[in-house]
Amino acid sequence: ANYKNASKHIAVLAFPFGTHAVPLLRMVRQLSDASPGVVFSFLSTEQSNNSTFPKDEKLDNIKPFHVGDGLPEGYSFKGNPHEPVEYFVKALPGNFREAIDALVAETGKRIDCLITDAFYWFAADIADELNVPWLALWTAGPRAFFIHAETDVIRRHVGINGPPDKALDFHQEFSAISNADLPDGITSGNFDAPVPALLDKMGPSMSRATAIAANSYEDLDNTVVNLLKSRFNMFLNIGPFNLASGSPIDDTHGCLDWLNKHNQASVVYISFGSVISPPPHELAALSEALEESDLPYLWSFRGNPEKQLPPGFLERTSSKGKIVPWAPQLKILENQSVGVFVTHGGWNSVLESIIGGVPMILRPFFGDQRLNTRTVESVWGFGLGLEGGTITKEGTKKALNSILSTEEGNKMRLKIGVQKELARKAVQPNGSSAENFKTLVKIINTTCHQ
Ligand code: U2F
Repeated sequence: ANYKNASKHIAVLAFPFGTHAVPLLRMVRQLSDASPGVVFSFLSTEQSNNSTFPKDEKLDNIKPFHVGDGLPEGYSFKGNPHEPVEYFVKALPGNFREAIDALVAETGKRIDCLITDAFYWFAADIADELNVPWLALWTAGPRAFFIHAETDVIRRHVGINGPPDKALDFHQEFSAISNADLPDGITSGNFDAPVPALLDKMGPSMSRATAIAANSYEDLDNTVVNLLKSRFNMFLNIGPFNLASGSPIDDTHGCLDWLNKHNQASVVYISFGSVISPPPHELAALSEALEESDLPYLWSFRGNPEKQLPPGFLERTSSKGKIVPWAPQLKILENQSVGVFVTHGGWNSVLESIIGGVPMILRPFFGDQRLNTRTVESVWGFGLGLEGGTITKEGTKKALNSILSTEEGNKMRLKIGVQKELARKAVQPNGSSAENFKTLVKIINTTCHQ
């Protein structure tokens, strides 16, 4: 990157876990394309930068910098995905402050603007100290953002550790959501856990952001979007990002050829995102449900399927199913043969299901996933949660049958098909996301130092 001749230098602070840094880099790439003289320094952990930056392509004006991961000397990962997050959050914000100082010393270029994951409440202070604007990216849905912005109101309404089935009727738009659907640390759970503690501070600091961008589009959850637009300076939905900018397809395992051999809306696609693997008894229940339903399935599996799935399952279903360690998910969901997506309800997965027009079966685990599940099922009506919130053989068979073989499933397909079109329109020229993106570019050009 050419720091010397750059018109502006923007520091970007990424959250290095889950699918956070990927959409942030996508947005930064779009901004970079729209602002040729600007140079971006992208700060994340070494591991996150290595997996987020493309291997076979050089980004001219976006340079990765590594920030400390806070892990103790000689740390070795034992399988709990929340552990590295805990260490990292403990190192905040000192690790970023140090990295920013090093960055300015190394490049000789002061920082003119700060773009960060919205998780980073402390960016408001850093931006004040540097006397620059702060733009935040919220990588999940508007509804989850609203929950964090309204945490105090919700706590007053339902109380701390109140009844799990209490409806969130503090606002009409949330009356289908219940207390138990909230992320941990809002009204129950471990309030001091690292991410809930970050989010608790995020709510109040967001009004200090010059703009908040979100990876969604205005027609999805429009009432909530309007509430946010009236409440914050600039709440700009500029997604879905992966519709706005194509990324290269890596289909090493031949998923797309395999899908092409199947009938329309017949295949079950399964993936629980980048972080989570369901517990063994749920993996077993899901396998049995697939086998007894005799359905073709494509499963993006984290871990070792031979060891983790019931004995004989792989052999018995080898003509029906395909299991891969990683899959080109968006392309899969866009393939005509996929009829249902069994997902953990991570925001990117929900958006990709909409882009593909595929109804979901949701088994949420943490964060915004329960809220996304209830919203998809009870507000938008294009997916099903599972009884008791976990995978059982009978519950899954019933949900699979309902989506793949009943009128209810057809209705869901129609409903999600409507959103699919609206999402596409949003990113087309003059669409709401395209216009909001232009506003974001304008903010960068007018409010950042020259
Ligand atoms: C956290 O997200 P996760 O990474 O757990 O889940 P998603 O938001 O659904 O993102 C998963 C992404 O990984 C991709 C997939 C999604 O873009 O297309 N992927 C793939 O390409 N191939 C595979 O085989 C499997 C996945 C968190 F857990 C969520 O609760 C939040 O909503 C989310 C956003 O903040 O971050």
